[in-house]
Amino acid sequence: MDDQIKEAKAIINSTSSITVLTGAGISAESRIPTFRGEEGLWRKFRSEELATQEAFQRDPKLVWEWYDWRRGLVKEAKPNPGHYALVNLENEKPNFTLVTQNIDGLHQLAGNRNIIEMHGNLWQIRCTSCGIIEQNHDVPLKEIPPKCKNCDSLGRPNVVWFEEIIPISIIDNILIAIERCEVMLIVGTSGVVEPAASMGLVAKHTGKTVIEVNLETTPNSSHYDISILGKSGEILPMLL
Ligand code: BV8
Ligand code: ZN
Repeated sequence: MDDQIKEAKAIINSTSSITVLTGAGISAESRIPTFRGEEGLWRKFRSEELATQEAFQRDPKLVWEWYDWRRGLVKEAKPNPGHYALVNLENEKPNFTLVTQNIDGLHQLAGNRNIIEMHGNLWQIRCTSCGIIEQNHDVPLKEIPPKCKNCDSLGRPNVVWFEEIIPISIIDNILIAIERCEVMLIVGTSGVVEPAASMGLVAKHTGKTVIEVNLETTPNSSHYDISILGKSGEILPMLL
């Protein structure tokens, strides 16, 4: 086991309080395309072009067809060893919070419990008029775009799009989880999307030990205590 992994393992073993932040990379080995990887393209569109209010207002049907496609992929996806390693970690640590940027619900499926979904959830439809949120697991969706069951208005994915605000209660809970932890583990994120990308820096700024596991170096890697390059499905089971 290389020195970095040994050191990271010792740090994680020594703490009772850990906060984890995950991104699309942790679901890559569950065959879900990452947000920015080349496989993340759909038809000729990039994710950033479709995950916006503007795209939805312009063409709700197209944006819903993209989400319908993603729901189909996620429905077939299974948690991978990286997801299960985080379940073991939660079972071992008295103080554990899992913050995820992912909307695929695989952490819940794997068995984690204390989860903060900072970008929403693929399986929820929010009414654009009365605001009610419906759990909907139809694959494919029965109608595109889906309508609100309550008032028949247009439904939208209950996710946070680019240039949309993440509810302050969510940000508060994430900052509390960072404040309360001794160690922060950041897995499978390119560290470009704010405010998620700054969470590791907040942890460093408040004296926490930050460990990153990612396939490639990220803009924040040099600020972290340990940055391990590799697949989360292989590294996390060695670490946790
Ligand atoms: C906000 C939900 C305030 C939807 C997502 C200019 C103008 C306007 C705004 C901005 C601007 N500049 C910056 C901003 C803010 C903007 C932003 O950060 N833009 C970026 C692109 C520059 N952020 C926002 O708009 C946020 N809101 O700031 O509000 C505001 C309000 C108005 C105006 C300004 C500001 C809201 C951001 C939330 C967007 N919603 N998702 C959906 O999913 O459909 S973000 C989306 O990106 C996903 O959630 C995804 O998880 C997330 C982050 O991406 P990653 O998870 O990191 O995935 P990525 O593909 O990038 O990387 C995967 C990594 O894994 C790679 O590094 C890869 O190497 C690695 N990997 C691959 N395989 C593996 C692996 N690692 C380990 N093992 C493997 N096997
Ligand atoms: Zn409604």
